[in-house]
Amino acid sequence: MKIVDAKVIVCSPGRNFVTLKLTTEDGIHGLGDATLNGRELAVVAYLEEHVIPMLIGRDARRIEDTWQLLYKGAYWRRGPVTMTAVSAVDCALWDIQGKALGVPVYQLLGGRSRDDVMVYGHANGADIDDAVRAAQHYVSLGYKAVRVQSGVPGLKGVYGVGRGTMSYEPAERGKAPELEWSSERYLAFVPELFARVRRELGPDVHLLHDVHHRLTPIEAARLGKELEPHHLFWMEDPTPAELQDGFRLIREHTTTPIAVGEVFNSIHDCEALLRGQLIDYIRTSVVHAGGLSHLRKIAHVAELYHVKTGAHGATDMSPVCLAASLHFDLAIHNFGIQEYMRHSDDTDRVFPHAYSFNAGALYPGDKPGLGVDIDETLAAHHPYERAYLPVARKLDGTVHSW
Ligand code: KDG
Ligand code: MG
Repeated sequence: MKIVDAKVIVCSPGRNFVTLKLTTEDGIHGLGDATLNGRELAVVAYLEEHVIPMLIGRDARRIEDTWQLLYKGAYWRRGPVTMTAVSAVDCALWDIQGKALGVPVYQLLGGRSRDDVMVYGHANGADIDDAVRAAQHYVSLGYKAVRVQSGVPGLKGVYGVGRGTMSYEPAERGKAPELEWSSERYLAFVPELFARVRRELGPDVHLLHDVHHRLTPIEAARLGKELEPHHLFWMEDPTPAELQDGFRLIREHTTTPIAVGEVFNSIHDCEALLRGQLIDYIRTSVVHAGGLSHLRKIAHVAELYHVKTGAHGATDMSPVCLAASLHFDLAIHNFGIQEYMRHSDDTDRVFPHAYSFNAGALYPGDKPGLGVDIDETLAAHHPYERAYLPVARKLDGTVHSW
């Protein structure tokens, strides 16, 4: 089953997506998401200039061998651009394999471990009242888990505050927006936010919060401790993960569960955190951490340390990635939760898919392969537009982690 054609499709149905499409001599095609938000064209060049020439003529069934060839064969290992390209190829090959055998990908991964995949939605508000209303809306839609972010009094624009109630899209076309940051104001505000949200929503809803890499370890330890009475499902990215020992400091001070990993791209980014039992949820994604083949290895190692998965699933992961995540989530034993930010209608039209939402959970569907396609004619009506993620500055103008 030789690969005879490979192309990269770049489109922007509301936001930018990069998709790899591989076709075999039997006419089967497979898709892989290759979107790296804000740096999309670097992956396009990597795929077109360096990866695709190596794929033509290869046997599409040799998924692991192709992964190792692209990873070890480049000599230069890891990094977001390389690993996003490797992920796209890997995902497309699993899609092809499923279609060739006539089974959904989750059957290839070991079959179902559960009935469906619990997801969390994003409740964003300009202030506490707004955030509470948004969270209540998600609960009314059947969500069992809600991530809550709110504007902080006195700060112009912070991470997580959306435009509209059901979607949040941080990347902006043209120029990177600049947002304000003060750890002091944030730390004073968030415990008040969650006291109110827990009171209004009751004890049963899972509550999550994303710190988005903005605190020092000791600040994050304080936040985790002050959030303990409100029983969060997790506190995400409490501190930048380059300094992994920082997580030990947080851990020593709080029982609030910790999630990390959306910017990781290999098992080597996770290994020390898992082995040290410093985290509770690993959030690596199919698109940025080496595809289904590599994610499987991460999940298996995590399982040894009682760490569950909680894959990144923001809107910058295309429906191709979301579909792949759902097959994975359904199959692995140590699944925790899946992030689910609904895509725009334009995006859903460009990527027709078999997955569906019901009562706070997603199901990948039973179509052979991943169960997602791309309408190339429609995609061509939405040309790429350069966009940047925001940057944050402290009140004195210093650049901070956004
Ligand atoms: O591209 C960056 C986004 O994916 C990220 O900011 C979203 O932190 C995020 C999340 O948890 O969804
Ligand atoms: Mg996050």
